[in-house]
Amino acid sequence: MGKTIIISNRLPLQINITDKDIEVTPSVGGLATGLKSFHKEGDSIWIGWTGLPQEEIPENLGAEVQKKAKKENCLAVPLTEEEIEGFYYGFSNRTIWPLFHYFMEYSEFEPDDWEMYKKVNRKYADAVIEHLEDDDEVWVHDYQLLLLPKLIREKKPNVTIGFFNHIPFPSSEVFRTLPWREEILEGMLGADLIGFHTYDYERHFLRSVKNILRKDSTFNEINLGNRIVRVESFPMGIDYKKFKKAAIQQQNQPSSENSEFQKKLNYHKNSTSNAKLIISIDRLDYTKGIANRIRAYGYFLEKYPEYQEKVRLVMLAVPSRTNVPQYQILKREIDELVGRINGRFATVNWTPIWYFYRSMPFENLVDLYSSSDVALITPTRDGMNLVAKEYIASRIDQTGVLILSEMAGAAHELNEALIINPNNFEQIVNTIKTALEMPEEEQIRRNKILQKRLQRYTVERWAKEFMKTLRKAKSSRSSIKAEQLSTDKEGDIIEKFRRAKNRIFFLDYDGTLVNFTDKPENAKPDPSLLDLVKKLTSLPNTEVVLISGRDKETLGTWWSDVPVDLISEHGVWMRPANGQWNLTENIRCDWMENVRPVLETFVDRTPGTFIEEKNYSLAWHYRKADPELGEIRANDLSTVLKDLTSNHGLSVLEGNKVLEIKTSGVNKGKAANKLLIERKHDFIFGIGDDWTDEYLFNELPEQAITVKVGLKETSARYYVQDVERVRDLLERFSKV
Ligand code: ADQ
Repeated sequence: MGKTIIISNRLPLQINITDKDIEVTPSVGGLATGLKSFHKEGDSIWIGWTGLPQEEIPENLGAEVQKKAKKENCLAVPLTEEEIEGFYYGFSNRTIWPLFHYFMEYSEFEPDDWEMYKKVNRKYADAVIEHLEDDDEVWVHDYQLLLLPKLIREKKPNVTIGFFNHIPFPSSEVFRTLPWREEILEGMLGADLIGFHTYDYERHFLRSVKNILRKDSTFNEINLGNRIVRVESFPMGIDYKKFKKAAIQQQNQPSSENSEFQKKLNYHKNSTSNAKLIISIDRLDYTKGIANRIRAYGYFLEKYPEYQEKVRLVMLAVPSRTNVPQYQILKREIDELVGRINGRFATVNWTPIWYFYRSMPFENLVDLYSSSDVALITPTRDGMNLVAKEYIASRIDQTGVLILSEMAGAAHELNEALIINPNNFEQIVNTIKTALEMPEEEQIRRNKILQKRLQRYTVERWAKEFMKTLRKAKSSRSSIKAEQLSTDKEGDIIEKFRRAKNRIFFLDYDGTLVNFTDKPENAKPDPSLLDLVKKLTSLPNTEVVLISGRDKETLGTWWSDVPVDLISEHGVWMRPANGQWNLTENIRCDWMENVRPVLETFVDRTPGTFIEEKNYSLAWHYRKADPELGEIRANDLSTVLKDLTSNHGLSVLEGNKVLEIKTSGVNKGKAANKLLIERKHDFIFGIGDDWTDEYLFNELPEQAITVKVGLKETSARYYVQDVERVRDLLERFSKV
């Protein structure tokens, strides 16, 4: 196994430029901790931006930055101010961030920002590719780098790539408003494993892939034809021990050694009997519901005046994305709200809100966590929210109450917290009261359960689980029995073909020689396909058979000028090259009168579906229907049809977005056999993409070359990726 390459927008480093020198110190965020065992101890590199624009790094110190970063196994991607503006403040934080957090009205769709986003993603990709070997594992992080998995895959098709999205993935109804939705999804699908914090985000993503890219998934796997992408949820944890240890240390130290900040907190707690502290900690972001939280707190003081002078809200807001207008507006709004509430309720001895607009050192953060009776966390949307988890981990005596928004990913795991809807003021206010009055035994009972869970599923465990699943996802590729048709193998097959005396090709049509279209009648063979098949038929001792589920009229008309054998309706009719159509079996079709009305009721109830009537079969197509509704109805119809047809010698074939009802005993395999019996062949080639072609693969003799189009379960020996690849292959045969 090679090394691990971690890529995130920012490196886990702090860079300080002094007059003539540069200081680089590792920063200890949650992600860095989680990846420690892969990064620090293992053979790995971390690629990302330093946080400083190129213009701010003196030219003579540029190399020094790289050198110092390298000491921490990091590699800096240099970004200019212009790039940061378009890529980071622009597309990442004015388009993706608001959209993915359901702030659609804040989302700006600026083509220039999108161009810069693409450019910078390519820049990251170049940095990765420069250091990438085939057996390396790559782990890409977050919404700034959604295009990166595909960009890497294009250059290194076999490398193992994981992607984790730290923010929510919105409902497909919201996501589809994005003008560049296809590119974003395709970018992500470059990965072998895509991780989200919760199952809901995973579901939303799968639904978007299905609706927008029309790619199917089975459970949580998306089949791309040549690769399978796995989608899973991994709720990120915290460095539990770090918070617990710090809280114990803080508790054990003599009060004289307490931080100034802790002394202030103690002062409030001792100021009156029953004094309580509520904390609120976030980056200053409109998704965190800070303004509503302050309003709710004001309303609480008004509704329950007995708590005035007893309770204090300590509010920490870390400055964030201050270049984005929405954040500036929010800052003003919060300043004003805090001022208003403090102005209205403050007394000589008490201010209801202590507001800090800055980052705090870790020790002070722990002071706050361990001194507060209640943590009030009310985001309107939040991928996970680690503050909620850190608060619980820091409660070493197991008291304390967590009030948590149901819109935070963490709410799915932290069921024992008091869960609120951040838009329901009345509920928040009453829950604050419940929290302040909760008996200690109950606090302990709840926190015991929460702590146990957080202690078990730490950030390290999260990272390990992700990597384990990534390796499994990659290796499960090889569990598909068919072997990918390599260029070498192709060479052997061509050679065999060259030497053979009597050769025959069985070629399926839709999904094999042409791509699917919305309407079957639109999939007419194009001139280059006609030409290609013509070339094949003109080779000596070579028979070419088109074997399709289509009706004989369509096939006959489309291929009237090409001397190719035709088998239509899955084997009902045969037409030798330049000959007449013959029935292969004596087939009844009086059953159609009974089955057609059933199909019609499904057409009526399922927009976008239609019936195709063939001579000896009926097909219900649902390719154009809403993908999920289509599948549900196909399932229902299949059950209904199986009951209806079981005693009438009929069978139901489930093709690619089509259900077809026909007389049993007729299939592509049987039809092919009829031709093979007539003459001895020493080269037999069969290719097809769907379930109905499996009959062909199963019936052909063992030495036949059987090829499936797309990576699916099959009895074929080989598989190729798509129609384009099929045509390339046939082209090679035609040149022998
Ligand atoms: P964030 O939106 O930044 O992260 P969060 O998960 O709460 O939100 O993490 C914030 C981190 O910053 C915490 O570890 C906290 O300790 C620290 N922090 C907060 N306020 C601080 C202060 N005043 N001083 C110092 N440190 C402070 C994004 C997503 C989240 C997701 C994480 C991880 O938006 O939903 O949980 O990534 O995937």
